[in-house]
Amino acid sequence: MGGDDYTSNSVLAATELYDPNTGTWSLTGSLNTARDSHVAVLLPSGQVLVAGGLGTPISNQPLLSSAELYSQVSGADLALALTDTPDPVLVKKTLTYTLTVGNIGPVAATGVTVTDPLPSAVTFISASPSQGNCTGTSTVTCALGNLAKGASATVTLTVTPTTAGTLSNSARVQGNEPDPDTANNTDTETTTVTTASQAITLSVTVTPQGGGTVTSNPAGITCSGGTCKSTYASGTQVTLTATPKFTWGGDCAGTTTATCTLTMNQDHSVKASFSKK
Ligand SMILES: [Ca+2]
Ligand SMILES: [Ca+2]
Repeated sequence: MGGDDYTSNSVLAATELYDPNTGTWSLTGSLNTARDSHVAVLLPSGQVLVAGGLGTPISNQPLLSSAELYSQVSGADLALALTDTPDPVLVKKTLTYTLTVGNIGPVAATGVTVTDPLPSAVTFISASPSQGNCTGTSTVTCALGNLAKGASATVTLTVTPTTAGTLSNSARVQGNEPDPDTANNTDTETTTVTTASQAITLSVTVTPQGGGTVTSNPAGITCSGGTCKSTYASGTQVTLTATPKFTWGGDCAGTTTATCTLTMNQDHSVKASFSKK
């Protein structure tokens, strides 16, 4: 564990295990503090007491006064997160999946591979990894290479849904090293797909009558009481503005500003309650 690296003029925190059966060294969990010429004592608990030594740079090494208890751990815990945008999405419009792979450690991961068997109801457009390369169009396989402890990489996948309904996409990641927790190696994302011909209605209810006004951009809603309705093309972003003092409800519930923006991929129903004059 630890030692000097003359190439980088620094001391090391890296720790390796030697396997006499194969004659090979493999990385295991690192020291918290990089050091060389330190004391290392195996305790009855199995932990190693590591104390003192010399720090970085090796050309002018400071004496270290710190100590740490080292527990040998191994493996690379890879984790995958899958997200989609937009959701809902219209048929034949671009749906983007983002796959983020992280290495929780403790050791560096090699041969990191992401596999995403795409849902049958999508057409593959592109796969763009932040490192490495991707192949395949029905099952996308991305060879991302190495990931240091704490590092992450992303794959941006674009597809177009072919039919309305609900898409479910699952992807997984694996590396060459043992993974101490495989539960976080897979993730699933569902997406609602709608058709452009479906009527998209925005309904705004204002109470009390004459208490205030809600207007929309794009135009369509000018409501000072009762329930007002307007239809919009799918995917339109509609911003509602209420004047004066008001409380939002329905699909704008929780909004505390004077404006509320909705994406018209589904029917929306909004309530605006104004304080009495
Ligand atoms: Ca894992
Ligand atoms: Ca989703």
